[in-house]
Amino acid sequence: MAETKKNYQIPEEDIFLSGHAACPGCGEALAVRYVVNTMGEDTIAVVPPSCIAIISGPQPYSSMKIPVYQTTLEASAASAAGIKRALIRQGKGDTNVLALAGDGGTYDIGFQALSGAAERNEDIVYVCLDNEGYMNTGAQKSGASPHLVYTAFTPGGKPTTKKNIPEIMASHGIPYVATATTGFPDDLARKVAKARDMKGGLRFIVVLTPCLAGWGVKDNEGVKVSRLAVDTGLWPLYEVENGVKYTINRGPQGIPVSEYLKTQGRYKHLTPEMIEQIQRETDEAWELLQARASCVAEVAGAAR
Ligand SMILES: Cc1ncc(C[n+]2csc(CCOP(=O)(O)OP(=O)(O)O)c2C)c(N)n1
Ligand code: SF4
Ligand SMILES: [Mg+2]
Repeated sequence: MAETKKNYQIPEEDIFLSGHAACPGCGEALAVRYVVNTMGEDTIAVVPPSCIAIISGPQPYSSMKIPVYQTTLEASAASAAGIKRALIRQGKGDTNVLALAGDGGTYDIGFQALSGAAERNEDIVYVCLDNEGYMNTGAQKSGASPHLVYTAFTPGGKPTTKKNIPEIMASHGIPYVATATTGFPDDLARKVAKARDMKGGLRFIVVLTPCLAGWGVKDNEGVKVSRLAVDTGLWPLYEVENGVKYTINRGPQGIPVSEYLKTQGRYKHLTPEMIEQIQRETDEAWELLQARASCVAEVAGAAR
């Protein structure tokens, strides 16, 4: 298993400024800071309706020192692709175009545009800020909300499971797919820099970003919760290149999922049986990821 820490230095220049409108301790704001500071100032951000739209600021105000284009919830990938194509026609192809969308705008409402952009392999970096629900509008369920979780639309616990977006995106065969989270900032920034420097093709990173308000987490515990998501195996950190080359950066560290679940109000209703079920599903998903990582590499190698 590869290391998460590569002594990667997060650039110090602040492109994302303080004084924005996020809740104190917001995981999404923290992720945006690492992402845009790493992308650098020669970047145009594309943002759909979401907490990031509020955080990046209502025009003419902005918390970012780069241009931000606010698009519709359906169209982040299409807007980003169009901007990139226009830049190339103007001889400004070196400028990075970065879509910054929530999970609702990625797993669900913006998915058609994202899948189309991936199929065309558009030259953009797409970062999904996954807080596992439609948080900006009151913490409703999205396709990213985990199995059995409380949301405003699933008061008894969500009956269906979380969509596996890294695998869905990897199956498009795009150059780069990665998972990341705010609790491992070096790993996150390294992946953003790698995606930025690849130049060409759609690079997709999904970042687990605890929403303190929607998850029922204390203001100062977002980073701890995001680390626990990884260390309990619920959110393994990994990369997939060209749909076949898997690198697992960090998996479960022998901590039961109950340690993660008990940090959050949205899991307060769980019975011991439900917790056992989540543990079982997490173990199975981890086994499957490891099997897929070795099997896909073997088959792809044999086919060449
Ligand atoms: C087609 C469409 N449906 C619904 C809305 C209302 N809306 C605005 S922001 C938002 C929540 C977006 O959730 P997500 O993408 O997960 O971002 P988050 O707020 O969690 O950061 C919704 C439903 C909209 N703007 N457009
Ligand atoms: S609602 Fe959640 S994601 Fe939105 S600003 Fe507050 S903590 Fe951040
Ligand atoms: Mg969301």
